[in-house]
Amino acid sequence: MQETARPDALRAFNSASVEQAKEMIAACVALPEWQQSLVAGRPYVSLGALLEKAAALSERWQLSELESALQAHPRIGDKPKGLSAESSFSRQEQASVNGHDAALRQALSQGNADYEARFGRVFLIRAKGRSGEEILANLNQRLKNSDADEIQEALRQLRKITQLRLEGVFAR
Ligand code: 2AL
Repeated sequence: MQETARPDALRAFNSASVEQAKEMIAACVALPEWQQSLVAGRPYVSLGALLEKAAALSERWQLSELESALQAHPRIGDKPKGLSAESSFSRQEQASVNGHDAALRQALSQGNADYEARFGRVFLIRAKGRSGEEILANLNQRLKNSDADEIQEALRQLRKITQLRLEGVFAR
């Protein structure tokens, strides 16, 4: 992916009040502690430095962070509604799934239900750039994971989504 850093956005983040800076990154992941720590690490000399800090902070996440963060991630195939920045991110990320054929939508809906029955939380995947078929195949594969492995896989996906959303705020 070709990204162009937006020095204006980074400058704004570096010089904003704590509240404004948190606001800028709030939609990247619904974890106030992570937001707080990333803001506390300012100023960042470059986008790379910011992304590195964000990634390092996300390495600490465990099951409780995963469960909290899922509020901001609608099910794959559920058209994210609303005007929030999270909904807007989700709509873009899930664009390939929307408007797909009825059979695929039905299979995804059944897969989501199976996953939730198995693991007790919403199936999470970095959807951007993946077709509905790929997502369904991934879901069915992950249903075979152990509980512990699946927590790690879902956390990996959450980290990727967060990184992608940060790039959306600070690069294009
Ligand atoms: C999402 C979402 O909202 N964006 C994304 O990449 N994945 N949701 C999900 N349940 O995986």
